[in-house]
Amino acid sequence: MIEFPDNFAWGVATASYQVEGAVDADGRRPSIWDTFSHTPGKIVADEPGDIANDHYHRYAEDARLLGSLNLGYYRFSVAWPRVQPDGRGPINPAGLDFYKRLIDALLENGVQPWVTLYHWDLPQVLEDAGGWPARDTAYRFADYAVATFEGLQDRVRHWTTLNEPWCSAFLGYAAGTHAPGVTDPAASIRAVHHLLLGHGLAARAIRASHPDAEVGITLNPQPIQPATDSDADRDAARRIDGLRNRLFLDPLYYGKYPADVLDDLAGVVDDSYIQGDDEKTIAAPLDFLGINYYSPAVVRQGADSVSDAVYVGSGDVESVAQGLPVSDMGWEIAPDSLHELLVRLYRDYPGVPLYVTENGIALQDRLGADGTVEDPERIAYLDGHLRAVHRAIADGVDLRGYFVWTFADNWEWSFGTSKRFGLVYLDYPTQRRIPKSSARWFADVARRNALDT
Ligand code: GCO
Repeated sequence: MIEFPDNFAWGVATASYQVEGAVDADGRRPSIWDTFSHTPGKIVADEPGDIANDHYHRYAEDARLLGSLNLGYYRFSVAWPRVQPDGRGPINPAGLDFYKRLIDALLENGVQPWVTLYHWDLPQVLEDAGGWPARDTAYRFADYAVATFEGLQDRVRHWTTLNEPWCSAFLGYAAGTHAPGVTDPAASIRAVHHLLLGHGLAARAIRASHPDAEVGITLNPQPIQPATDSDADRDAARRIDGLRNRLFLDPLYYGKYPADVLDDLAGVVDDSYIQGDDEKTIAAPLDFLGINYYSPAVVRQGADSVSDAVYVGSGDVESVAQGLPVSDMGWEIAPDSLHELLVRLYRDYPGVPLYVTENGIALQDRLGADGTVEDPERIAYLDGHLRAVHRAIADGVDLRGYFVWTFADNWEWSFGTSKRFGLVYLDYPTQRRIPKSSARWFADVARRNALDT
């Protein structure tokens, strides 16, 4: 048997806008994702997340199903526009009460909550006031985070401030493929800073009131390799590694933006957005770092302007496919790259426990005539990546948990419900939840805290 450390955290992850539905219930007001998903042409089949998994109403059933999977944790996010509909001012008690009900249902089923305070659903009213490119949004987030923490802290121990600020900033404000659909490179860099500033302000405020709270952040770092050993390709990899990884990790761990990246960005935006003690605030101590990993990237100097739309200021860099098997998202499958990433992170950014807070695969899962869903490819993907996690632990990485993305198939942002990442099949017409064979496999791994040799 390949055994994992005692008390290893086994869980699954979701996000509010991707699963809850009930977008008008109990005082919730629009987020940027409500606006974006109702904008024609932005989402596959123009399908908004208005219903998704109807988790808002079906949370008790979902909590029971989670408990049946032997999972220690359920990672979910709180919808800011539910809890603080105007993005500022008083908390909406009915909105907070949903999360109290959800958490109580989880605890009744032996599952601990792992709460993310922001998984991309910014209140639209704050976007109208400038969004993440505007400094004030950082302070609005800190106020919301503290109020939500105070409302739930008697039931929750693990708190993540932000999920993947890289996506919020670069997909939302540079590429425009995510809400709010802005294509303004300078705004995307200011958004990076204000997201990180909001994280630091929130972490500092939460810890000031509750020193024993476990507060962290979840990033989506990616191993970036040059296609060849040429100087041009190695510098292309440096630039992309800088924008994807070091632009976030350096300020969080060392209280300083990487100088080479700021140099790369000099032509995009001046750094006047960095004010006073901002970098010190951003470097508030971390109790853990969450890592969302799906696939690696290989890059070279090239003429592909697409990557420049996301990797602003990187110049002409293009991704190079490695001919590996791919998921239904077209993402290459490379478990060893997760091992490489974890070892690199723990070497370059030591001293903070790591958790894999998302790892999973989209497949074209089919509901069989017998009413079952067999997904051996997902089992193989998870098995391979868990072995990589285990190797990293054996190499000295302080990695304490692993969460599958995702619990049940759900609304996959611009892909709507056309992509299935779940351990549980969601039959949307009936909203039936049907555990796939991977759910049973993962439940057994969690129960044994081990893989077969
Ligand atoms: C992310 C988000 C999830 C996605 C998942 C699959 O990591 O991008 O946290 O919301 O749905 O990663 O793309």
